[in-house]
Order: sequence, then structure tokens, then C-alpha cells
Amino acid sequence: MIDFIRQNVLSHFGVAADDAKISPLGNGHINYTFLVRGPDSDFVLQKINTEVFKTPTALVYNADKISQHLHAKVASGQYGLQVVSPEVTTNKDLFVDLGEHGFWRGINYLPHSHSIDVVGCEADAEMAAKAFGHFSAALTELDADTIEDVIPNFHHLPGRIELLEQAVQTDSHGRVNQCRDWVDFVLSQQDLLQELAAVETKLPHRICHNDTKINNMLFDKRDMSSLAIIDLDTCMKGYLMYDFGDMVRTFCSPEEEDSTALDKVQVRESIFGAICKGYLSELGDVLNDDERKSLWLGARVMCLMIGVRFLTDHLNGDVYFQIHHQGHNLERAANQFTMYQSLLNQQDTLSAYLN
Ligand code: GN1
Ligand code: MG
Repeated sequence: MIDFIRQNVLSHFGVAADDAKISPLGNGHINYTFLVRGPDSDFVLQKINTEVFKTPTALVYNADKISQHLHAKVASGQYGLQVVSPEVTTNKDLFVDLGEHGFWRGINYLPHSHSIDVVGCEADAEMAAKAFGHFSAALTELDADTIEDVIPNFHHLPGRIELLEQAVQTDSHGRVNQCRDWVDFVLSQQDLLQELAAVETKLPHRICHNDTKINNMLFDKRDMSSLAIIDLDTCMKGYLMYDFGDMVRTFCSPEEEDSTALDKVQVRESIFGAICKGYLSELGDVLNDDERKSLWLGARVMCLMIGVRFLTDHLNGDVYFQIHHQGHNLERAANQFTMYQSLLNQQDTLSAYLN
């Protein structure tokens, strides 16, 4: 793909084919991301997965709107992080659509940035949660209806379980027998669905990040302070409990999302406490009572839901998430279900942090 980029994409961004170094960047599961080091400046180039993002123009327009809003906040001294912005083409467009050869977009590269996949200490968890909270608080004045739903029903647990049931029915790759226990485990979690149905209707829709993984918060490698919130691809209307939940699922484990060392996968209580502290320091006054109470539910739903999504993709033959080896999605699913079980095992202690 790097040769293709050199020959067909770089010129749209005003960079000559032989003038750039191109290398893969980050750990995304959906889009293809590269760092382009040009003679004068660097930028991030992405090939958007249009099977997943069926209206990629909506994605880039949403991201641009959010970016402009945050820049205005920076200018008025109300936003303390750096902002990711579109890197426009030589025609001043937000993207290059090469049809069957891909939908490409550029993003500014933030110098001195550094990302991590596993949180090492409470201080980092608190700082990252504070940064995500700061991001959401800054978006409260942007009208949520101006942001398009790039993936309808993205965080919709009942819909995700239905898709799992369909994958089990079809069993297109003959993998159901191998994961029957996990399927039964998911289907035994009916109480969670009922709890969710009762809470959801009370919650306000807000613009959410929807992918608050630890590696979507960049640290400044000079002093390890928070630098920026990145990956605005799935910013959409939703419930903040899911942003909280995605932090819990990705910050709290001492292992990566795809670790097979399940005996080590668990929710670290001290990290959970640090997330609550950091997130509420920015959003404590913004959240209403129902939203605050919903956070514990959000944590459980997110862990279960991403496990369901990985398991479904394994059964469907790995058509959604990029995998690095056979069985990768099943390993990810087992890891996330283990996180979910760890949350349930610590229900009383953990939920007390939110009272
Ligand atoms: C995907 O590609 P990435 O890493 O930004 C996925 C998220 C999942 C995540 C799991 C559009 O995000 O929902 O939580 O993988 N994004 C999409 O690591 O499905
Ligand atoms: Mg993402």
C-alpha cells in the first residue's frame, strides 16, 4: 500500500512521491493509518474503511466541525489540549476519493506525542480520564444534532447481541462449536439488558467520543502530560456512560486488549478509582444525576459489548476487525469477557467510587 500511496495519493497533499518517508502508525483495527514525513512537515494519512464507515464524507465533516469548535475554545482559553485538524488537499478538500482505490484523508501530526496501550499508574489514568472529560465538557455547547450518525446504533447492546445470534445461526465458518461457552455466557446476561432498557430512556444525548481507548489520548513525551484527544472518527450523539465504560475497559487491565494471559486480566481497583476522579473533575458539574448513576452500567455494557463484537466477527470469519493471526478476535473476546467478569466480581467496591 505504501507504493500506491507514493504514486497516487501524496500529490493530492502537495508532497512529491520521492520526497516523503511513509510508515504505518498506531494500532487501529479498522482504518489504515500512516505517518508521512515530508520535506517541510509531517502529517497523518488514513485510508478509511468504507465497509465500516459507509458515509466517509460524514465522518470527515463531523471531525472538521468538532475540530473547529475546539480551536475556537482554545482561542478563548477554554480548552487546554492540542487539537487534531484535517490536513486539507491542494484543492482545499477534506478528503481524496479515489473510488475503488480508497477514500483518503489527512490529519495534522502532533509533534512530541506518545501513546500507550496499557496504563502503568494511577496518575496516568487520572490524567487521561481528565483529558477525555475535558474534551466532552468542551463539546457540550456544540449542537449534537449537527453531528451525523456515522455508524447508526454503534453502541447498542441489544442490536449487537442480535448480530451475534445471527452469526451463531449462520455459522458461516464452522466456528460455533469452539466458542459455545462464550455464546451461552453472553445469552445468560439478560438482566443487564433489562437494566439498560430502564436507564437509557432517562439519559440525555450528548456528543460523545465513542472510542475512549487509552491509545486515543496522546501524552506529551517531553513531560508525559496530556497532549491531545485523537481519533474523532466515531464522535457522534450518544450517552457519556459509554465513554466512561470504554476508559474502564482499556485503562483498568494490566494487560493489552488481546492478551491471552487471562489469569492476569482483571480490573485494577486503584485505576478504576483514578478514572472516576479524573473524569468527574471535568464533568462532575455537567452530568445530571441519572447520567452519574449510569456510569457503572456503562462500564459493564462496554466490556460485554466489545466482547460480543469480537466474538461475532470471529464467527463471521473476521470481516470487520483487522486480525494479525487466526483466532485473534476470539482471543480479544475472551479477554474482554474476562474484564466484564472482573467488573461483576468487584461490583460493590467499584460502584462505591461513583456514589
Ligand atoms: C475499533 O480502529 P479503532 O482501534 O479506532 C472500533 C472500536 C472498538 C475498538 C476496539 C469504528 O477502533 O469501536 O472499541 O476497535 N471502531 C469501530 O479496540 O468499530
Ligand atoms: Mg477509533
